[in-house]
Amino acid sequence: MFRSKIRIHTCQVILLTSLVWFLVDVIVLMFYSDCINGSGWNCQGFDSARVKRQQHLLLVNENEQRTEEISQQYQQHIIDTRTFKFGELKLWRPAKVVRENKDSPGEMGKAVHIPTEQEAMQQELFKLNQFNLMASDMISLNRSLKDVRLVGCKIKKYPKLLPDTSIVIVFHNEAWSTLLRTVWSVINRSPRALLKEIILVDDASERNHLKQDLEDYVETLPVPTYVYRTEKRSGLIRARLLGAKHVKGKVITFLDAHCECTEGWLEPLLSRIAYDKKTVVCPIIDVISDETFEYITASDMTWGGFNWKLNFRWYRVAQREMNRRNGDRTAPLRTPTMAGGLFSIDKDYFYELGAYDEGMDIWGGENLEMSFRVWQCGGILEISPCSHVGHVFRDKSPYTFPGGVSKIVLHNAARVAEVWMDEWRDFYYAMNPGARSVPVGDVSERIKLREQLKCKSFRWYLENIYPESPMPLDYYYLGDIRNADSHTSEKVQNHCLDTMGRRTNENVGMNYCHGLGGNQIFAYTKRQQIMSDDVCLDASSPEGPVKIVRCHGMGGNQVWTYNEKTKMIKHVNTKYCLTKPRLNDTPQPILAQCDTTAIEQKWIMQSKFKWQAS
Ligand SMILES: [Mn+2]
Repeated sequence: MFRSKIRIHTCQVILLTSLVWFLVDVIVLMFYSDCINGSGWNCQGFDSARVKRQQHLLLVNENEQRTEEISQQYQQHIIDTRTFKFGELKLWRPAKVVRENKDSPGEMGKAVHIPTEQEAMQQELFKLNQFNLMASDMISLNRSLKDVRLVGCKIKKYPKLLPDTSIVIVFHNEAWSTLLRTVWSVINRSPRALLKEIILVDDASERNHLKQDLEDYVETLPVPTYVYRTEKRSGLIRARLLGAKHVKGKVITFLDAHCECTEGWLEPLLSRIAYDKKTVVCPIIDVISDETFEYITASDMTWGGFNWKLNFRWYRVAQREMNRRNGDRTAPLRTPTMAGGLFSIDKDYFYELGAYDEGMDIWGGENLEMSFRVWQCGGILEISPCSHVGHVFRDKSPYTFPGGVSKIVLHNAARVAEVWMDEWRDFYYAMNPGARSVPVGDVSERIKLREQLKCKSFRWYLENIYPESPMPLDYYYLGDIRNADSHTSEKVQNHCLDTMGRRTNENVGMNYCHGLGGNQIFAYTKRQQIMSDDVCLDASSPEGPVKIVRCHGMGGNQVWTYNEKTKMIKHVNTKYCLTKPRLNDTPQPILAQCDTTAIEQKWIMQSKFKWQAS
């Protein structure tokens, strides 16, 4: 009786322990097998370890030489939640290389030449889009391209897990072949797991092929592709906002409608955002010839800048930035501004940062607005030199601008100046006298945004992000420079220095003072330059002409001293003074031996002459 009781008890104990162990096994198994995909049940503890390893891997790959600095930033990023959660990332594989089709024109990005007998027709078709439509139509939608990347880019390792992206393409009356070659180049050359969808936004096109035909065609594509339409012509900004509203991917990638993405274009963009969500990344924008559709690689040594008119301009990358990258041409390049057509941005960050200024019309200025906003409000703007996307650059815009091009562009740029540029807005208005009469509209919302995001000043931007800017950080004077000698043969009238709209390396001119700004606007800077936009007065010999030369900021032939008392402008290197020639018909100033009694050597800088800012 006693013995059997013990036996039953032992059996119960054995059974219970095995049950417990069995349950433990099941739990462990569930935990591991599900978490391998990253989407399993209760993966959190497991996740964070993986994320950390992943991020560490990423740091090592991208920035070996700056590990220490980066790891500090990395700590900060975790606090700022500037990185993605493990479950938000996708495991990816590179896309297959698009093979060359030897029988097809334009393969490997080669030029397509139209036979002379078709030249007349070609020219007719050219007018439709301001590019060689006949050549474009001859080229396969799937054409092959050369791998234009630097060797260092081809062997670069990117994180195994990246956020996915939706591609947003806005178009207005785009040609079928260029639009769909853009779409196919995205499909063919993006890792499938990272390509969530393609969103096409039609900004009230009139052409028939962009209506039902396009909708039917996108149905057949291997990647979900949607067409949304603005009801009436809304412009790039509002059309992009419409596209962005439908984005389901983690990242928004904006592309123009006549692009070709090359091998490995997407991974470098997404990996920078994976590293820091507040990074906005652009590819290198290569050139697709508007004449032949040849694919021409652009320089990786240029970055985005702007001039006093607030036009976006490409300039040579400053040595300062080359040094920061330790001379590594494959390392991400911090750019002061972006061209604006092609870039990737984290979706949440896009909205957090204030999306776009909806008070802007049609086109223009939005790229500078976003560039200033990104930098001044704590983000980073980069060009990834390992990502190449070709774009058809045109000489002339084929688009119509309801209300006139210049009025819209001036309106948009004025909004940029008013909201973001503080006192440097004066450069814009001085250079564009017409801008003062164009209504800016209500900018209070954008100013509020700037306050809410605690954005830094434009001075901070010029000091830290763009010291090479054509807008001087410190200057004594901004305005016209008048000669005191007002006696001309016919009448009493002042002469002013005038660039006459000439380019770098040409002579500076003189003209009657018109007081309307523009070509007669000069700044006298703390660095003793006399500058107008991105050019400076420059003289290389006492006899030689006084030229306008791209400002180099290195002193030398571009240093002038202005004496407020004698009103003389002295060229430091030659010790000669800027002089209005005695002959009134000579339309350019010369250098002459300084003579305090010579009225032709007296120059008046009229308005307040004092340190601005600082
Ligand atoms: Mn374009």
